[in-house]
Amino acid sequence: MPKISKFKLLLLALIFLNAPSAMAAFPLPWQLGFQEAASPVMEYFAQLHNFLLVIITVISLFVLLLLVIVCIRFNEKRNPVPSTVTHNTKLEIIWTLLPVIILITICVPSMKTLYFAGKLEQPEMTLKVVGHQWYWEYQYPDVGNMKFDSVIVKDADIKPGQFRLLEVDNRVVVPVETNIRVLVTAADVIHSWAVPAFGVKKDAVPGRLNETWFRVNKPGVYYGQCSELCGVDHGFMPIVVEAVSKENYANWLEEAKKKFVLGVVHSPLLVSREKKIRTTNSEQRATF
Ligand SMILES: [Cu+2]
Repeated sequence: MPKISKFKLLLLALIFLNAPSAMAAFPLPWQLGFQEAASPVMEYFAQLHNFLLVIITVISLFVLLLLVIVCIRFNEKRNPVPSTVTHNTKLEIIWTLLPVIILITICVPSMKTLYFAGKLEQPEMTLKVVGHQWYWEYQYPDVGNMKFDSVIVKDADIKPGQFRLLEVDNRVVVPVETNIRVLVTAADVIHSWAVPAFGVKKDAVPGRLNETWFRVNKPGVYYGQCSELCGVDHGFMPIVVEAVSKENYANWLEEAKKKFVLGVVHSPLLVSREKKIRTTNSEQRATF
């Protein structure tokens, strides 16, 4: 990547991150750690991750310390006559109980997080996601038959402020502070719908309907990518979720209904659209 574009990317990232009203979540060059959490599930994940990081760091340092002590104190030179002790009941009880206690300490928050992330009790809206080779289709079952495709924007069409390989023509728009049930499936091969800032990564399997959920805390634009090796253009099916206020969502919905209700966008354009995807993707591949 040329130097200037890296700098531009960083600048854009800073602008986005400093914007008071909206946030944006996308990968940064040399990023360490997670993207900023934008949903309660991701907040839980981040907390659990930080908690586990402390535990594994302490364990690793402790084991390292023991190894150093063994190497120094019990090497052949300093310890010519080895001890013949084979059992120490007290020590054995400690080294059995201690890991059990550590595992229980990890298990409790881990299970809590797993159950919290697994099932949404009271969904307020449903979003259906269908993976295709190589684009995503979004359906809004609550809004009649509204559905549309979300296809990568090719390099030549990238506008300032858009991210190469991460931008799509039709972003999926959702309201903030709303429990959104996501039903995930695929039409051809296995894909995976993943948005890191939401803590969501769900396999899209043909013939199966997987369920997950998210609730966006703040308005913003959240980027993700297909996370299952689904074929030659796997790297060219990004996900862009735009979370807006409930009022803005209602406005968007009115416009979207006109554009995307079944039969209007889909059937007549599908053939040319798929042709477009194929050419877009082969052009993208040619740039590597
Ligand atoms: Cu895929």
